[in-house]
Amino acid sequence: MNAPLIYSPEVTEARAKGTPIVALESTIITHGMPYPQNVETARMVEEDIRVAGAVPATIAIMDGSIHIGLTDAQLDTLAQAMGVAKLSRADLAACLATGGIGATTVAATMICAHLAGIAVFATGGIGGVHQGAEHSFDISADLQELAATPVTVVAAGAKAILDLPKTLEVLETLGVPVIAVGQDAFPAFWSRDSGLPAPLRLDDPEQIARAHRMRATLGLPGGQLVANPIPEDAEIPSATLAPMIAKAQVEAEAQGITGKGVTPFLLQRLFELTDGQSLASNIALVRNNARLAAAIAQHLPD
Ligand code: PSU
Ligand code: MN
Repeated sequence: MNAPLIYSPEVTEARAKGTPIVALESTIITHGMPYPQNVETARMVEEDIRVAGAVPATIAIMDGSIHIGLTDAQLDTLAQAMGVAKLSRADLAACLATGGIGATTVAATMICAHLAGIAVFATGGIGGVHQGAEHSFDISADLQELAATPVTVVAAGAKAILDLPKTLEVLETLGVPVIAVGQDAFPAFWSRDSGLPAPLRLDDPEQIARAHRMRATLGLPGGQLVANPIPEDAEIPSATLAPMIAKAQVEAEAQGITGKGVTPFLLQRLFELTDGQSLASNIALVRNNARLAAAIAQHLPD
């Protein structure tokens, strides 16, 4: 049985011509941003990739198929649909088997991108080790996916709602290269500097692509996390955010939010607590990541 992949017309053409392709996730659309900014952002990010000379492939599950690239109408449907499932590695097959509608997280998008032969993927932030994970065991499946699936993921680091030191420790244990771009520090999503050094630094997109290929040559499974700091003018200082994050976390605990609900709840509360500033920053950093991913994709595959 072949994987049920459906390529959009634009992606089909890119595959035929050998144009570089950049994968995009859909959970950021359905669970990461409110409508209509979610669909507006998705369109802008796709356009950023085209302007940079690559073709965007937003990935989502609909009607029992993995869609690699969405038409305008499909993107609209997804952005407005109610009750879209948030799909990670564990949920992908069941959603396909039942014909439901689902958005792919970083982990699920990596799996689908790899099935489609796409090596580079741009997003906002990856999931990681949540604060209090020593009690909740809440560690995103994104981390294990980076260790298993050969896709280079461009993100603005990990969100400050996570325990960043523990997230970096787990990535190190799993053998995932964490590569900062343009600076030595590991970026923290809305802020450029987490205060933690990144394990690796590569400033040249071609070298990042070469490192990706070299892992395959060496027989090493898994991908790379490219940590691209948010543009300076869009940054929110971590001192401003820290008390808001703490407040949102207390609320999440008080309301009994667990599992898949945690990240969407915290993002929505930060949107409210920052009067929308967290969303403006989120949009700026995703676009910045899309441009870098397109530059890396120019050099992949060989
Ligand atoms: N980054 C964002 N918005 C999001 C996410 C990341 O700016 O909505 C999503 C991604 O899809 C990521 C997921 O894979 O959150 C992580 O969820 P969890 O912590 O439940 O694994
Ligand atoms: Mn989780």
